[in-house]
Amino acid sequence: MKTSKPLKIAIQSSGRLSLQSELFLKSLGLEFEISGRELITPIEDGNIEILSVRDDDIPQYVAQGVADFGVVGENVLSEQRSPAKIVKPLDFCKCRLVIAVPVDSDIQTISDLESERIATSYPEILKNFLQDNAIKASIINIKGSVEVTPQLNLADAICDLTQTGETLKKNNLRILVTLFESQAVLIESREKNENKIRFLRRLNNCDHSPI
Ligand code: PRT
Ligand code: ZN
Repeated sequence: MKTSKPLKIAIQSSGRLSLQSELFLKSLGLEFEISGRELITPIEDGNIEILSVRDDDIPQYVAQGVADFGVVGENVLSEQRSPAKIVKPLDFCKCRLVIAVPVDSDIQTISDLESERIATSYPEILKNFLQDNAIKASIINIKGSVEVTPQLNLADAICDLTQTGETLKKNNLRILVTLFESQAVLIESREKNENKIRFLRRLNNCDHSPI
């Protein structure tokens, strides 16, 4: 039976979260294939729509009720100080946000970061960490390839995500401190509606019948 308003679930369109997010939804009994660049994939007679978007937009979509649910990294939620509610940790895309320095750097403890330059794509989390530890340092906001900034003499330290540690190693960096442990989480909008309640039941009871 077609309900009036489809349930909308936002997942990352193309990136580290995409495949695992799709597998998570499929584990709940949702059957779908996302084709190419489709933004909206209607499934279950149009009662559910999967929105394929950039991960950075997911907290906002959910907080504003454009999507009812979303799958996103806790790191992005935290950086954006999103008010979206976490329903469930999903145990994938685990990583750590760390401060790292060149292996031969004089920086040995976090207090040695005083007056240094730290490059990051996570300026909010880093700013809070520095404030909490009464450290004054320059935050250099970089969108990508943060790991190369010390080699370019653009920064003395970096604050970036790491999973295996391979990228840090390749760039001759060592971890000074971990700021944040992250994983993918399911988030939900504030609005309550029948479709959402049915979906949550499906999530909690493993009742895989269509909504
Ligand atoms: O295009 P869009 O904006 O949607 O995607 P994106 O490029 O912003 O994000 P994407 O796909 O790179 O990552 C999505 C999410 O995956 C992140 O927000 C994290 O929650 C999670 N995740 C898990 C990671 C990593 N592990 C990870 N290792 N995100 C990024 N990395 C990068 C890291 O920045 C570094 O460059 O991988 C490199 C280090 O990896 P290791 O394994 O060598 O340590
Ligand atoms: Zn992103």
